[in-house]
Amino acid sequence: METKKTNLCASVDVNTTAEFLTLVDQLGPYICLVKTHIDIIDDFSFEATIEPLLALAAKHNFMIFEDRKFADIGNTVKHQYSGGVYKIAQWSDITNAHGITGAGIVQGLKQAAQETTSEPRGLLMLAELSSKGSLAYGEYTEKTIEIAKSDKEFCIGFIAQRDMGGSADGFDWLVMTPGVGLDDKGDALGQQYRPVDEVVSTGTDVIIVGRGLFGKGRDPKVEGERYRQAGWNAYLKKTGQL
Ligand code: S5P
Repeated sequence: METKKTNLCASVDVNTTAEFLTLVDQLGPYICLVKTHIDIIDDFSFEATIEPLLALAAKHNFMIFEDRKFADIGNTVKHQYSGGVYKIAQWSDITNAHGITGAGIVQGLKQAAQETTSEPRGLLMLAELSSKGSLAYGEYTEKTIEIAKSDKEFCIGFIAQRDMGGSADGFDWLVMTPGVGLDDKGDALGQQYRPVDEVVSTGTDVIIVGRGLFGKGRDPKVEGERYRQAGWNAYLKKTGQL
């Protein structure tokens, strides 16, 4: 993030490997992280999709976050994370999980990571959501924060809309925030967008932007630089460096 002066994560939700890799290569210079929904790629294969993605990650120096939103018991998520078609634990630096099933989900995922690779792997807990009518607030959010505290090494932070505290107890969590857009207020399916300055001022470390970068015929290079600049300036402002 410091090297590239960016706190922008690109959410590249498209349906073919070709579109996906083209977008990632175009956005590469402006981002610290690519967020994937690997199961929406129609022609997925490890060789054609993941190997070139890893090459682009090395070329542009970004990390990878598979937005899998695990939500089952520890033993099941362990298999879902390491196995199946996607073998997420092999290639994704970061993934995420809901707290709904309790703290066993953290240990299940951690075991899968440890049994799969010696590379570092990190987990974000979904403490809040951007969509209209979300049930993740209040006590649910508080309990999810408690789950994150159960593993200081593996739980690196949250998907949330604001700062999740923790510093008094020695936690230094990353807060990554989706539902960020400079031009739209939302979509027809409940998504809600907040502007970059606002989310950074309420505690966001990494802004997650999808359709704002490439939807509606937008130019990913132009929007990539625009969101990079907006996110980084908001961070400099918040930390008194601007
Ligand atoms: O609360 C959330 C959590 C996530 S991870 N709201 C979200 O929108 N997301 C994801 O962020 C969602 O699955 C999608 O991949 C991305 C937002 O995409 P956009 O096109 O609306 O910016």
